[in-house]
Amino acid sequence: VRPAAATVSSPEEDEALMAEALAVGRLGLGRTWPNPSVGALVVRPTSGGPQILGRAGTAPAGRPHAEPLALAQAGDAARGATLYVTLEPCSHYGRTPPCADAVIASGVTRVIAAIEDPDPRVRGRGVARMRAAGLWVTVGVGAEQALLDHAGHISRVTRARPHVLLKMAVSGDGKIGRTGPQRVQITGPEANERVHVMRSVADVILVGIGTVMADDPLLTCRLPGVTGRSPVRVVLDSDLHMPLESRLVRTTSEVPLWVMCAEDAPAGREAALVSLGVEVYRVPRGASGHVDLKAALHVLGLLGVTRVMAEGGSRLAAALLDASLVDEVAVFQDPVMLGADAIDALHGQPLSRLISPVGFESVERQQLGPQQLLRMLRR
Ligand code: AOF
Ligand code: ZN
Repeated sequence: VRPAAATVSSPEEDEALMAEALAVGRLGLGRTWPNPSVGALVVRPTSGGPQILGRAGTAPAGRPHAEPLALAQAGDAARGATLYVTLEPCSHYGRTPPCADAVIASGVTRVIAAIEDPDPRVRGRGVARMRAAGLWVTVGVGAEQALLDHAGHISRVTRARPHVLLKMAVSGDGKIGRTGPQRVQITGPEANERVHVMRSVADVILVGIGTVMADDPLLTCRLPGVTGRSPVRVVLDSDLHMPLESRLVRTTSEVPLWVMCAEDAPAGREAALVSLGVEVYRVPRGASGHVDLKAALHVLGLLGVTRVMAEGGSRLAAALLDASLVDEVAVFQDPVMLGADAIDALHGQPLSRLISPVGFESVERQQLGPQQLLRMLRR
């Protein structure tokens, strides 16, 4: 069913409206896992320009999905309208009935989806269902951005592990701090704010136990005026050395804390952590003797995690890079020199592995106060 030509949007309008739907979807990043954060707009193209009748993103925790929310806003006005959606509407009976059916029932006559949903339960069937019902369906508008925005979901359903962003703050000579009590703060206020924005769109923050021992970090998202956006904090701690009095353990009632340990880690330590509100997951050891990173990420995927932000330390960073488990790198570099006896960013490996990793392309280079942010994506 093709709407009358006068009411059909132009390709430029389609791009602009999809960009808006993508922006709506991005607002939910970090909050909708295990589901992708989808954006949906119900639009009536009029001679005076597009009229937006409904606008919604996937709800926190992943349900309801975006489309039924946007369609409900439009109500009967959805008849004959166009749906812009950043991911193919689902076709499966999960905890909610298929969105494709809701779209068909709404009377929408045209659907523009950014990308197909790679979830094996969907994979083109949502589009097929809507086409079979006579809707005019286009896939691919805004696809490039949608692939970035949905990278976590795509990774989880196609590779059985989350998307991994490795974030590090390094000195001019490639150090991340000094050993001993005096903590070195590499990033200033502007860079810190960006770090907290990155945290706000992650599902979990991952660190190694060495970082907990050295810094006693809180790992929450702290942005002025923004609450309830802290990702789950995850610590890789093969032998359960996690101090019971650490700030992480003391704040489990505010933000969840998961500890991933080896299968043979002491049961008594596990019981003590669990009694303090920590969730403990056991993972096989890898060749290094520590928890196997690939297995740990697989477990996170099974737990529904789509987006991991790894924040160090040096051993975790080097091991993630060694195992080719990094999809995106964000390095904040300050010109300060910390000297030869400071801690290497990559545990003795050359800094070039972090600031110009092979197989990655630079997607952002920005000065944030005295620090330079380099962001790279795996090609
Ligand atoms: C949509 N719109 O807003 C989202 C979708 O467990 P369920 O029933 O919630 O289904 C989860 C799957 O639905 C998820 O893996 C992904 O394929 C899709 N997510 N689909 O139509 C949405 N978030
Ligand atoms: Zn759905």
